[in-house]
Amino acid sequence: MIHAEHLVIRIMKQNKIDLAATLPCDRIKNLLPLIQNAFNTMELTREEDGLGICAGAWLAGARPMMIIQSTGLGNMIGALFSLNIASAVPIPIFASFRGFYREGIESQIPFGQHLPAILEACGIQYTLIDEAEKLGLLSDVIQDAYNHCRPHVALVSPKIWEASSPSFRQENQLPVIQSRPAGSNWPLIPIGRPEMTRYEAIKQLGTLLDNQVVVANLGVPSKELFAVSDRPLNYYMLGSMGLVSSIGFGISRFTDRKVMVLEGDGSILMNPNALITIGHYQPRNLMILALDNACYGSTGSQKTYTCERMDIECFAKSCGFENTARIHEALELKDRVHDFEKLEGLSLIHVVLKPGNSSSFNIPLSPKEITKRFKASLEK
Ligand SMILES: Cc1ncc(C[n+]2csc(CCOP(=O)(O)OP(=O)(O)O)c2C)c(N)n1
Repeated sequence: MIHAEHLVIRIMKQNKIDLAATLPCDRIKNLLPLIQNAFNTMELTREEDGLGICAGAWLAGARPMMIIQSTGLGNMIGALFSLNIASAVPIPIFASFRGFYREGIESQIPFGQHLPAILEACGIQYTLIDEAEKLGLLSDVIQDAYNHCRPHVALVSPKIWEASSPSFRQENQLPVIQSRPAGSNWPLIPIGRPEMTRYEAIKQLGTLLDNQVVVANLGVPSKELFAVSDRPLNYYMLGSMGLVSSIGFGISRFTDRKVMVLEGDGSILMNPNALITIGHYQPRNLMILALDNACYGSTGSQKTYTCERMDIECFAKSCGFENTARIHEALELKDRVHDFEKLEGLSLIHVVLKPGNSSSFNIPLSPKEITKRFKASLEK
């Protein structure tokens, strides 16, 4: 029996795809390493960006395809119209369809439920692939996109992977942030070997919390914070990747409390704009803890660009963050958080971490309950 993952690769090859632009979803974490091995890949930081890259590649003679989570389509609608549809630029999109089949994350459901109707209303071609036997339709999706010079979305149900889902990745392939010795030309600030995981950092943080507001990044970080230190003043994000600092910033403008944001490297890369705006407004009661494990930890630990060149602390400095620091050890974290209590001025601590997730469970509160509880506790 051929695994569904291998069938996808075969179909992409048969259709002469020569560039795969990807952004991870947990449900396709076994497919992504195969794609990486079989194709010239472009790892995206934001799905919308992939439309531009793929359009350029096609203009120059390539045959690209995108492999993303369906959530990303929400951020792509504008460009799908104003670029692909308006200018007749083809793009086949393989979208891991969330909020549709056995969805464990409630915040995925509203968009997932409406997505087929949204695509229909937009006149964007889509094909639902909800059974493994229908995977062959992916070929039609690619051909339709290229024959008609238009976008065509394959909404691929997580059910497809149920029969296979083996791991094609070696554990020793987990990404680790590269050491950057002092004195190297770039980046300017050295980065040493990480000593703790995200969970260890969050556990340490849990012991230090008092009356601060904490806004936690989506995925495993929120689950880990819930597990070690649930409190009404924690605002757990369950979706809207990239907005955690924006939410923290909005809160900080209307409270005298200190606001702490648990950011992620993948999240910052998806929406660096947040730090740019925050740097301009200089909130004095905001601290961002950038939990940088150099990967998309929540979706299978695919490496992010902080693994090699992109430097979050340097970026924060260039956005105008007054107090920045880089730490590797749990003890340092404690000192820095205490400093934050005393410091006036915008702060970002770049917490350099090892990859890896704790065995966390889903937060047993609905997104609406989290919001209601948080708002009530902030009003007290
Ligand atoms: C628009 C969009 N694309 C992709 C995803 C899937 N996704 C959920 S969490 C996550 C990784 C977040 O990585 P990071 O911010 O580095 O946090 P980590 O899990 O590593 O702590 C991704 C890619 C999503 N939720 N939304």
